[in-house]
Amino acid sequence: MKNIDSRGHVTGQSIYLDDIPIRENTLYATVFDSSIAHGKILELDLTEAESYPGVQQVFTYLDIPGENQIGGIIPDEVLFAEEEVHFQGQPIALVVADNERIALEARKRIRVKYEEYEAVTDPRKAAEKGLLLLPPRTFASGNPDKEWENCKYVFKGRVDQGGQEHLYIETQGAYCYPMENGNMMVHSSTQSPTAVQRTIAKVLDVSMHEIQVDVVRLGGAFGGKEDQATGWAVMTALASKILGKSVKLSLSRHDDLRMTGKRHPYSSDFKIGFSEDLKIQAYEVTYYQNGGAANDLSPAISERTLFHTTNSYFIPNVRATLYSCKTNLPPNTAFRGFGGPQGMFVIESAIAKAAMELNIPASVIQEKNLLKEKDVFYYGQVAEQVNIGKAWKSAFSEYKIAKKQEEIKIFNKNNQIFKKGLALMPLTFGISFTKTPMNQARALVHIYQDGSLGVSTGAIEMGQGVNTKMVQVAAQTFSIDPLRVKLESTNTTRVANTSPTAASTGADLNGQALQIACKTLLLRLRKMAAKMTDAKVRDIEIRNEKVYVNDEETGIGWEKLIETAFLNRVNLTESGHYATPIIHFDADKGKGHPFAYHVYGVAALVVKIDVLRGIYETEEVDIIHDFGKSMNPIIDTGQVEGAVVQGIGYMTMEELAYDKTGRLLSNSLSTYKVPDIYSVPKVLKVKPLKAAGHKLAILKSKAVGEPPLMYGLGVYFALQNAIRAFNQNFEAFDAPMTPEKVLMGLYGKRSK
Ligand code: LUZ
Ligand code: MOS
Repeated sequence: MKNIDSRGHVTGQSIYLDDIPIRENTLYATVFDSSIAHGKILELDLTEAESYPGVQQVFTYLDIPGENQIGGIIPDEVLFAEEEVHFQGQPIALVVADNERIALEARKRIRVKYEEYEAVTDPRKAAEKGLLLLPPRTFASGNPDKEWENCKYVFKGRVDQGGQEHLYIETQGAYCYPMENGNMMVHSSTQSPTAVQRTIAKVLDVSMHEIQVDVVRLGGAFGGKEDQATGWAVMTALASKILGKSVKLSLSRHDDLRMTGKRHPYSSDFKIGFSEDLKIQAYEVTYYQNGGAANDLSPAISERTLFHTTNSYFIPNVRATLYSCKTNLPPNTAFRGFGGPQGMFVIESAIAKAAMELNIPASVIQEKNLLKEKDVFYYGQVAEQVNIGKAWKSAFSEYKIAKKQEEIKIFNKNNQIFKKGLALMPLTFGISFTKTPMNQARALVHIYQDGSLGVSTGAIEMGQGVNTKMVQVAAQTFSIDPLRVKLESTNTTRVANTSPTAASTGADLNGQALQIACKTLLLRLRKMAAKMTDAKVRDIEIRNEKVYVNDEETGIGWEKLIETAFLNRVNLTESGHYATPIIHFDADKGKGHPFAYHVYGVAALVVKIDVLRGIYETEEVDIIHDFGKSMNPIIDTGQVEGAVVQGIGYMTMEELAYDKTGRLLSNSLSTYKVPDIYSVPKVLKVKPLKAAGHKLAILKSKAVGEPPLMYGLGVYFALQNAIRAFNQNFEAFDAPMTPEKVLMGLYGKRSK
């Protein structure tokens, strides 16, 4: 089935936040933010801004009726700065005016005096000073300390990774208007309507039922709107509540880039030990996570890093410790992979380091250590239906990897100007929110008298195709034409207490809830049909919109059945609730069964560098991926392709640059480069691994959103191999690998 949004998107008819028709006399808001990274506000002078013609009001924390607090997990993040500021871009005030131009003009007229404090932007420096967002966390199994002496080889190293800007095409924003009796309607570009609803209620000191949040779709999110869509919606609600008017806020790209958090940069130390036959015996890692100025989702992201510390490998002795460091940057946040890529990059770097020292291909070490079915992950979960070895073998045979490795050797021998590199990137990613209580969802299904359906779930459509999948679930369960199914907007009045659409679980959780609702309705309809045909319920089947008794057509069609059911006063509305079974996790012990299942696969990446200029291209990416039994191969393959390119961008050209004062220098699309059509892999092949699917995956179709991003990590090691084909001394684990770094690497000494 094609994505139900395709036509709307290409004809420009799809509705995003900015396309929602605006009510008369709507006001426009703009955010005034801190120009320093750390300091005390000595004086805030709003007089000139407030008296600017067309300005309605300038709001600060003093105007907040409830709590000045938007922290999602830990209450450590104010909506508007009070006495101190902790990052450049931190909101201080909100200018609300008759139009956007006036708001921007007035914003320039706000005067503020600061006393500047020292700004810390480096996580290791923050840790030295004891600036931590939370106490450090350790996950461990076995005992690495005892194992080192038994190891034949032990290597140590340091790994650095930059952050990543989400660059959703639709910037952050919200549009809010008052309804009767003090109630409010909020349109928000959020992955988490319930977080928006709950936080508005807290800040305005009202009940959640007074706030209705509605989301049609997002123009991209990638995690950037899991938690960080909330503040902007709260601001519009605050202004709307106090002024009694409609208020819209849509961040400009510059404001968005400056004010919002990104993927967490990490700096890490590792130690890895091997037996003579290259089995990894022990692995120890310390992560310094750059959390920014407030927790946001960092506690959960930290957990996911710890869970993915060993990627696709079995290691008997592991200790991983994570310091979530408080720095003077915008609070870093969820980003596709959610700490997983950071953990995986470090273990892959450790393996690459060992391969360099031993002068063998990293793939030899990787292959020897791949997880096997029934191995135990170091956090206690048994690997079930994780056959990474099969994916590895399948990649080698399907794509003739060994031959490619040989060809590259010959190419590099015969070419002075160009060098090629190949790397393999296996991944194994856990599916479920790491916080067990979040793994629940609800859905609401109406069958209208004419046989058409209106379906609401808690899932947010952000381009990933979840609405199409929901249509498929409903249509398949009833065995009706998908055209009969309409996906409604995601609305807190129809589906309450939603988890964010995140952690790759949107289709699974909401799909299961929807399927439960549909099955309940289906049983009711079969009972109706049994009555109509004088048959037993168990003999009734609905197939392709027709009622069968014992496989024989009855002449009763879907529409007739629904009409009869309605006239017989059968309830044609149902809701469904789903909570993932089996999962549990003891956070204190760091042990349990946190994931419903794992998604895994293997990528082989080939790059070619230009030795004179340092520029490069990704020639080919070949992937064997575990989709389970994909319910929608077009959508799922698209997810893999997009994720790989996003992962390659993260590892190559996407470089966040800050100056010493914590100011973001790469603050526009001319200075922050994301992959374009010229920089995507010239060849990108995605083949499904033959797999049975998993019973906890919706229709056995596994989650697909995040995992394939991590295939992109392999491009770093492919580039490293290409550079080393020219300069054997090159060694660096410092992503992203920009062309500048390649050039320096080609002609420099060991960079570390
Ligand atoms: N969000 C979250 C996530 O709250 N918990 C998670 O485990 C998660 N994982 C991936 C992406 N978002
Ligand atoms: Mo996400 S990183 O699944 O919001």
